[in-house]
Amino acid sequence: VDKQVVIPVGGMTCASCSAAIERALKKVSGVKNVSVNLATERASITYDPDAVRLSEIKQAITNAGYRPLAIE
Ligand code: 9UX
Repeated sequence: VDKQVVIPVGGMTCASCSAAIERALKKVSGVKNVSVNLATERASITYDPDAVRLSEIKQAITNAGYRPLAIE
């Protein structure tokens, strides 16, 4: 069963930032769908928890140069 999570992301300034995060996360195996909202500074992610851990998703955001923040 897929899970959905909304992760606040810091460090996004322009639309290319949000596009870069979407691109990076879509490359992660187990991530099914990604939508990053620049205005609200949140990434909505659907993923298969049997294939990828949330910590790996957050690491991919960090590796792309942005800051995943605590989930509310
Ligand atoms: Mo826009 Mo974001 O010029 O890292 S791509 S600020």
